[in-house]
Amino acid sequence: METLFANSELTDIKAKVEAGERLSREDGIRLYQSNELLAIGYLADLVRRRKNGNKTYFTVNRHINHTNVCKNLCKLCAFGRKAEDPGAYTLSLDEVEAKAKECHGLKVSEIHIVGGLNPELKINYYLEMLRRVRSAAPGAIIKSFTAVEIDYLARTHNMSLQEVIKTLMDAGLDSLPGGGAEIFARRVRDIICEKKISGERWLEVHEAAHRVGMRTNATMLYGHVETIEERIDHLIQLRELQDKTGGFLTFIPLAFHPKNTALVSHKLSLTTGYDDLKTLAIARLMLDNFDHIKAYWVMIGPKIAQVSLSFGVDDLDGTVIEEKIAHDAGAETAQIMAKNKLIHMIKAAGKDPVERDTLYNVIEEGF
Ligand code: V47
Repeated sequence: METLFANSELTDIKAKVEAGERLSREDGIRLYQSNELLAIGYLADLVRRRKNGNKTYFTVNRHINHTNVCKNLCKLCAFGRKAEDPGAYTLSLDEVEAKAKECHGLKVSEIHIVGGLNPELKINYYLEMLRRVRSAAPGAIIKSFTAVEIDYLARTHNMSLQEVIKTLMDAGLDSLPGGGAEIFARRVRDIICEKKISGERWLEVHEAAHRVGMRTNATMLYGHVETIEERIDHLIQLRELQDKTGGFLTFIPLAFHPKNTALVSHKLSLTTGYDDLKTLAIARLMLDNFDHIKAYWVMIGPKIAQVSLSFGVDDLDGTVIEEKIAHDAGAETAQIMAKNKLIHMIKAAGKDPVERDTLYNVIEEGF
């Protein structure tokens, strides 16, 4: 270890991490500016071990995207369509129910449902969907609807955020996924998702969910037009809300995929493995009040996701089964990962696989 930090520009940050002290905005920026990837990874691994030991969590989950019709049509997104566009779809409740029934047979513990802002769908569609999914897959936790969808339901039905969330909870909703956060900075949102709710509103929705006792996830979309300062500010805003509520379960950095999006004119490339590992490690270091950092192999590829288990990550998502958002934007990964493959990847990285549910209750370990 001495050699890793010999002549290092990060010795003061190392001292802070070892003492369990909170890193500042400047520390975060310096970590991003540094090319000492192994030193950053070592520090993130220190925190990961302190919080989760040698455990690496994974979920047997399924994604369902009920509609790609969306009135926002964000430039960052290749999934959303106008209702009249070729390829636009909205699943009937029977179709959603059939997908949920398959989950029951596959011992899926988490169903992750998100979709576009389709003006045709009223809250009754969502409530009936939750009731049907709940009874088709009674053993599964329903983690559904991004903050963007929750805000849309509240505004279109003249309801408060808490009313919407409570109504959905009564119908079976357990948790919110972390999508729609992107980068909170207004400058960035004006370029990549002009019509989407603001960063402040995204945080308000999650705070409202936490206040009614719901646990939720957080994400950050990186690798487009944002600066490293804007990434660090995004992490700090999440950390501040977590200080207030303690309601976040995990943080998932999402690597931007430019293909088929309206951001192609910015000539953006896919993120590099180097940036993926750095971002995961820095998230582990900055988000000192988050228990878990999750790698989403669909967006960074299974190999970088596996290596990230030595760079601060303690959770690998998941079996997934069907994925549209990244694949419409050119992702070349598979859409499904068998449970035994996830276990193999985790064990081959020298970690102990733990199958968990959404709330990190252990389903099985000792594989
Ligand atoms: O909200 C959209 C992002 C999100 C692109 O909470 C894109 O456990 C990359 O939120 N390139 C959906 N990303 C995915 C998501 C998620 C995934 C896995 C686990 C969890 C969780 C949440 O994907 C969207 C948006 O932020 N996205 N377009 C794109 N072109």
